[in-house]
Amino acid sequence: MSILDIRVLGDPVLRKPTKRVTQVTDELRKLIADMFETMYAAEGIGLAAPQVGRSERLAVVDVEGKKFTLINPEVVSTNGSPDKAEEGCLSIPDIYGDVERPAEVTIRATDENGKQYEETAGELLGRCFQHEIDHLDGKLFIDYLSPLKRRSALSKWEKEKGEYPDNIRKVRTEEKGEHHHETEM
Ligand code: K1U
Ligand code: ZN
Repeated sequence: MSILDIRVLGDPVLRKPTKRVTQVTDELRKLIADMFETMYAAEGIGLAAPQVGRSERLAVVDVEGKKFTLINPEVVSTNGSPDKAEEGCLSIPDIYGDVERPAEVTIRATDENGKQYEETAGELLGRCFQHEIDHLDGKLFIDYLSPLKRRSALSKWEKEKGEYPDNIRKVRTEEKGEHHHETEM
């Protein structure tokens, strides 16, 4: 398995709508395994294919041990009055903002074995499903902020983006507090 580079805000791949997956191949399963590894190394709860420079309609999620592979996910329905909570994004490090979203969502997707499933979720899992499906449609959480909060988030990002030459965030294994031998770096 490999840890992949994460693309950050400014990389056009984050704004490109993705292409539906037509076949669940071993190559796709390798990408899924690499995406899980990258998400864990970056201490995220989700990761979408465009965030690692790919164009497949694919995302992975692990919220409190509930693990999902989302191939060609769609929102089937939403429920409840809108709920506001703080979000972050592995592609916009250190920027956070309150986002209002439907409290509950039902999604339909295909898993890594090619089996279609539906899942209904609220709270952080439901929010994470919506955040990842947005990525697959070229949308980012900052798009939902008020003009004032968006401007302030973008001005903070302007000061930080220099840390990511070529819009690439290298995820290092120490980010999750592990110690590795020098030759492994
Ligand atoms: O897709 C991503 O960029 C991953 C993102 C997912 C996400 C976070 C928060 C709400 C919805 C979706 C992250 O994992 S950001 C880091 C994180 O673990 C986190 C941040 C804020 C609240 C909860 C978790
Ligand atoms: Zn994100």
